[in-house]
Amino acid sequence: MKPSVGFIGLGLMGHPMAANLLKAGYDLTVWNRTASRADDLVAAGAKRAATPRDAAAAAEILITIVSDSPALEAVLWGDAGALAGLRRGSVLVDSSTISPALARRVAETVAARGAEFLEAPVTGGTWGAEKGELVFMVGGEAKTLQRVEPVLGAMGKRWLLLGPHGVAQTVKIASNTILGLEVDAFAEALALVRAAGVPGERLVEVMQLSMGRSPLLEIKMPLILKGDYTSSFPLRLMHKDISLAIELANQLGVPMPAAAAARETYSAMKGAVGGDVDYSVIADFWKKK
Ligand code: NA7
Repeated sequence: MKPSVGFIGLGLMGHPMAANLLKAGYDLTVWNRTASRADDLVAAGAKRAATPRDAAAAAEILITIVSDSPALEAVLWGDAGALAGLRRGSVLVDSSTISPALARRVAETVAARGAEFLEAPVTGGTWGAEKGELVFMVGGEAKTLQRVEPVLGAMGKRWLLLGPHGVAQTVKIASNTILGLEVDAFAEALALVRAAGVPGERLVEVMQLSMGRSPLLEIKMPLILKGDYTSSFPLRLMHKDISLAIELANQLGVPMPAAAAARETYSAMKGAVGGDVDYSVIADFWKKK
């Protein structure tokens, strides 16, 4: 029999993930801060919890996916928080991208309540979430992962157990930093060729045959060339992930000068256009005012 599932956080990623669980036939209880985002799922058969605590109390497996570390603290702790309702023997899976330190703190608190914890940040974007083709980077114990594999399989196509708690978040923020730097590098070089009167398409054509090629050239660059910044990954979340990497780097004494420079550029664009557009809007940093 399928375990009951609780789901907290119905944002761009969480909503399609929850919809896929419902489609797969799970008994699903949902909670979102903005309650209206759950309406269509409730109409399709999900139960609505009044608080994160109630969502946890209804579930053998509880999934959380919220914006950032403060958002996760808000849904987990406090009287109406999920930790207060977590059942003994249940599993909490957090798919938010947060600091490794917070992931370890959650793991300790969950263990003290007689439950198990996995961190499972995702890659694949909203497209992967809708198709059920996410990739989960998992931190925690293999036996816990085994218990939730069918549930992950309803939302994703692969899961990689990377190590103990904190490791998956570390790898996630490092890999998103590479992505942020790549787009920054393409955007900066594009500004250079355009300033020299060369169409950006020429640069893309050559890059596709070079060692520096990347799937971004097929997916992001055509949109950047058109100036289409419809969000598939919001600027505010890329800014958060690079900031998490720099915070970790400071703790570990690792210099990250390239990431620090990129964060300044992302920060400037966040100030100029807000955080909800796609992070590739960084290309407009070089646009003449
Ligand atoms: P979104 O679309 O910004 O969604 C964020 C979700 O987090 C959404 O459900 C929010 O509720 C919720 N949220 C944000 N702050 C809070 C607080 N303080 N309390 C409760 N709930 C909160 O992000 P994505 O779905 O694209 O990404 C989610 C994570 O995956 C993120 O860590 C990414 O980096 C990767 P709302 O609907 O605004 O009320």
